[in-house]
Amino acid sequence: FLPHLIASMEQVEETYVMVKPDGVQRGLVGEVISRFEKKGFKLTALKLFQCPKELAEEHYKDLKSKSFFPKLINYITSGPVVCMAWEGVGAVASARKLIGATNPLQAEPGTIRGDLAVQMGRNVVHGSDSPENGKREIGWTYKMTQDTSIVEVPCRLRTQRH
Ligand code: IDP
Ligand code: MG
Repeated sequence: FLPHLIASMEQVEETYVMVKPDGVQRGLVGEVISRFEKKGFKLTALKLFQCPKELAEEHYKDLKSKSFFPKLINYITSGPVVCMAWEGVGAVASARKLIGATNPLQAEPGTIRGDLAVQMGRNVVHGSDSPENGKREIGWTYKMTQDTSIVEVPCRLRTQRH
């Protein structure tokens, strides 16, 4: 009965999940949403959003010293992202499990990155790593952003690019 007791003590949390520009361009938004819906989490916020450079740098500020940081900022600001808040018991850790390891080649099959990606720099989705960061990230990208204008999705342009 111990696992049940521990589970019942777990908190209802909100986590921030973001489909990154590659996921939006590849048409994987529905796939990502579907996995969180099927798991049983509740979608409480959703927004298509073009992340400004300053916000991307704030979002990934812990990685500032890394050699891949400039590339990461270019990646995240390269097109619209889909920002979501998902609510549920233990949502933060569970979302990280559904998403899988940072390196898609090491991510287990059955996870989003394990099934849908091959490159660390194109790993489709972001998930908060703690409840505190969940709150913070939801705040700055969704709730605090007043601009609700719809940005153009590069998917429409994809055929013109090649
Ligand atoms: P996470 O997204 O699994 O939480 P973090 O370590 O927080 O992983 O890194 C944030 C993002 O930075 C990753 O999702 C990935 O896109 C990118 N990244 C992390 N490590 C590397 C790397 O070694 N090379 C290239 N990109 C990386
Ligand atoms: Mg992280």
